[in-house]
Amino acid sequence: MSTNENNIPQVPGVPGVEPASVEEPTAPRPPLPPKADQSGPETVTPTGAKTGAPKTANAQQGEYLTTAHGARLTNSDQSLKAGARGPVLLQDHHFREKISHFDHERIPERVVHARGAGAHGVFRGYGTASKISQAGVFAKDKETPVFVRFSTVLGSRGSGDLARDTRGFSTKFYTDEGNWDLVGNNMPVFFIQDAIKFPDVIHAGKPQPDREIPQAQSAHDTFWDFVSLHTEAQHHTLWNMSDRGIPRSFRMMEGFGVHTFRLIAEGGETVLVKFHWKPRLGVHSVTWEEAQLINGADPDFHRRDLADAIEAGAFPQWELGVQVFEDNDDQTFQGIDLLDPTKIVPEELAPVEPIGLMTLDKNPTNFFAETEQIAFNPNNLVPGIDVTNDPLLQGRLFSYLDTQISRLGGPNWNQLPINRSHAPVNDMLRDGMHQTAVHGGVAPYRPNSLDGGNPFETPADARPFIDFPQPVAASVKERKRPQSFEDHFSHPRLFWLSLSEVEREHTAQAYAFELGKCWDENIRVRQLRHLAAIDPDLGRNVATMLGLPEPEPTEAPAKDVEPSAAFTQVGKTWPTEGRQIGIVVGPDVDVAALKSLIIAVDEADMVPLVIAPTGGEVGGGVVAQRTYLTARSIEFDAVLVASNAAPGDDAHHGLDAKAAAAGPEGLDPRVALLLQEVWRQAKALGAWGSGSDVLTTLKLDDSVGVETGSDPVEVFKTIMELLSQHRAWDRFPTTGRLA
Ligand code: HDD
Repeated sequence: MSTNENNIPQVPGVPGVEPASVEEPTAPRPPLPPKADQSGPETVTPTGAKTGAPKTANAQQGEYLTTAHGARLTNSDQSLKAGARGPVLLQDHHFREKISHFDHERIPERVVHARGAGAHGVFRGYGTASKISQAGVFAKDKETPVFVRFSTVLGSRGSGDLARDTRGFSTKFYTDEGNWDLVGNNMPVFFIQDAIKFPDVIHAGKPQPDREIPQAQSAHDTFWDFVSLHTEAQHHTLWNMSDRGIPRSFRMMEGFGVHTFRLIAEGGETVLVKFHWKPRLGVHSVTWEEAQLINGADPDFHRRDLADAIEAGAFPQWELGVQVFEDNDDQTFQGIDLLDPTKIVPEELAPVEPIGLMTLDKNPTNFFAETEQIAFNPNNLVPGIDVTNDPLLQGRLFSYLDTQISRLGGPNWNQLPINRSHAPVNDMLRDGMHQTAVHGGVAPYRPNSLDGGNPFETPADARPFIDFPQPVAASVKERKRPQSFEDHFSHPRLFWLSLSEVEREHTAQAYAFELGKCWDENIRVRQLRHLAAIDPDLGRNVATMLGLPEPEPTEAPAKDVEPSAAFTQVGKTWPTEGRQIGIVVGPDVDVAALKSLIIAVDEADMVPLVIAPTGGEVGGGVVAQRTYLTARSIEFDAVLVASNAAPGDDAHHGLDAKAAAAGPEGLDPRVALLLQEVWRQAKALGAWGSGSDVLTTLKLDDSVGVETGSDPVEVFKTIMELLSQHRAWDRFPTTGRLA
């Protein structure tokens, strides 16, 4: 048997995989040579794809088990006792060290955005922003390492990924000029206009304090009590209730900086900008039924999807873009107050100009060390990027720094490897809990004459960070909301009008679901009146679903608005790489045809997943990745039903000759359920040869987005076209009342 460069025996045909042994090893293997990134040999993904990506390292590289201070240990399985059946001795230092460390393994979860997943990557500037910002990160072809963490907002660390919720989209750019953190969401607006209300909205959305339920859900009284009492929250809530609240994948979400930021050019000129992340794969969502199935069948759906895609080499990408506005005296654009985080600027009025490309290409090696310990902070700015007076952003500048001190146990969280700046740090900060730096010298103060005067203040020509000297209008100190923040209905209406009919139906159903879970009728009626203010049809339809009378609108939107084409997910086409194609096969499958389909799916950079009655080999070396028992519709973007071995021969009819002949009840019920769910979710369905009989038996064949034929590769080509639109949208039933 051959060995690789680390002297590890190789299994023929599967590079980097060690031969399986049922025996427990009795002698240590020579330790792997330490690598900078602690990575090991190549591996394969759970979906069977070869990765080319390094395998996660062994938990420990060394030969022998030791204590935390390095003494070798001989036994970590039995505690030290006074006789084999006697009491455990306090003297057992190894027992106490091991258990005590374990007792403290958890740190407090984030107060919001506790559930998340992250990845490393790189950002490459296009150079197009260099004329408006001096930040080196935007320079042409400049590559900057990044770490991104995606999250839900309300749920705990262990909650399901498919909560109906906003998603966090935080990016740490490790630039040469210090870390820049862009801490955004997948929605461009926020619930509140002033940060002082953040504890209120979060207390309302989190589980209710008496029973601590519901987990990771906004469908409860306190959330809707808050929302219905705050008209400013209507816009963000509408986004949450739209399909944007249940994304198909982190890879298929937009990201928004939400606030307006100020960019400063080399010569000191300034512009105002809003940041947008545009996913290369487009913006796509699951349906509410799928979301609920996913939370039961695979609560790690988004986390798994991100890790699998990166491991398989299907690196997710986003283009960073900016909407650019003149930095005028009152920071408004065409009557829109740019400091109000509940407002959007339609792309038709201010196009999003691309300034760089982000590619996520490496999974974390250790979730805790990286994804959990990463600490984002909107204060992390670099020369050329500055904040504005948005009162929500201003409050965030306090909150993030503060929260890390309790979450990460002291003021030195910036020294954790994942948080460290890649630029030199001379911060003069000293001591504190978990100090890992060993600072030399005697003069941690400045000016000093004992340590050569270092460090010095940065002169203007050495690119210091300068807080933009914005004039502050002479004013009175007051707790007051500006008049321009008062219009709370025009912009939700703009978003509503921009949605397609089917998206409006989904949104109305989401409101009906959520309000249907509220027991207080005053809350429902109050919220319905706001919906009527956004759009009378929306208010009326949700009221009908709840069995309540047509609501009177709270107030009319302040002004007429035009819809924006950027907000709908329907009617566009997108790349399909990384999509998962389920192929249902029977015990008697036509293996040659199956193989040709697998190759075609693979060549289209999608993931073929064979679903067979049992695990193991299906035939001709093809192995089942899922069984009728383990497959659920939610993990497939499209499903094809394979033909049996002798198409056309009556003895081979459908997946199983006898069963299909007996009608739908004769089909394996799990296959029937799978196909019916795929159909109901308006996903592409296909079949070839005798596989088509299965769709006929289930009465699914005569419908949009269902393709049958004799050649699997031809059928797949049509499926690919359908997939580029994400769903067969016309298959969703609509009432016509929200058209
Ligand atoms: Fe926040 C975390 C996004 C308003 C206070 N926030 C957090 C995360 C994201 C956002 C993505 C997760 C970061 C991570 O992955 O570690 N937050 C936003 C956006 C907001 C916003 C887009 C408005 C536009 N946040 C906001 C306000 C406050 C906070 C107004 C407080 C006044 N947010 C926090 C926090 C968190 C946080 C409590 C929890 C964990 C953390 O900061 O690091 O400080």
